[in-house]
Amino acid sequence: MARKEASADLRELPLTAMANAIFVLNGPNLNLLGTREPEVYGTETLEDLKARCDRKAHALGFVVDFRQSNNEGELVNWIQEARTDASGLIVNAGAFTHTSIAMLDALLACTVPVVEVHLSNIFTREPFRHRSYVSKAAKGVICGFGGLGYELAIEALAAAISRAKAG
Ligand code: DHK
Repeated sequence: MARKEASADLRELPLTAMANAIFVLNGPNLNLLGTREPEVYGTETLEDLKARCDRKAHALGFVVDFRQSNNEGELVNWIQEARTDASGLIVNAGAFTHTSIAMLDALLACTVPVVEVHLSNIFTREPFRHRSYVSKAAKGVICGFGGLGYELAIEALAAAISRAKAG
């Protein structure tokens, strides 16, 4: 019972947090950044990317909820969560970018603006990476700039959120 009361209290929190929360969702294998194919993905770790996002978002008056999963269903659940708990969403879906209709459907159901990010330039790589299912639901796509792309995405998203608020 005490736990129930506590969670009811906590449920109030996102209402204030949500107005300025940006979800940054990372898909499969991005937990390996830093050691994974550094010639393609660079040497920054996922923690480094999180730090970049935190810094940039804070400077613009936002907070970042930064997550990574190797599991498609978990990513779908998080996208659904963003419908109510975030004011914008950045997604690097990793390889699910090129395969996941489930993520596309979740993103299409998302009413907050979405920016798609990739560390590498997917268009200079293998042909199977040229198609993105995420792009159809995204306001824009940033790729090829490594970790800087995440900061650029936050900037773009902050501008889109402000524009939407201004009506
Ligand atoms: C990350 C991956 O894991 C790949 O599967 C994508 C993307 C590209 C990136 O560049 O961040 O094809």
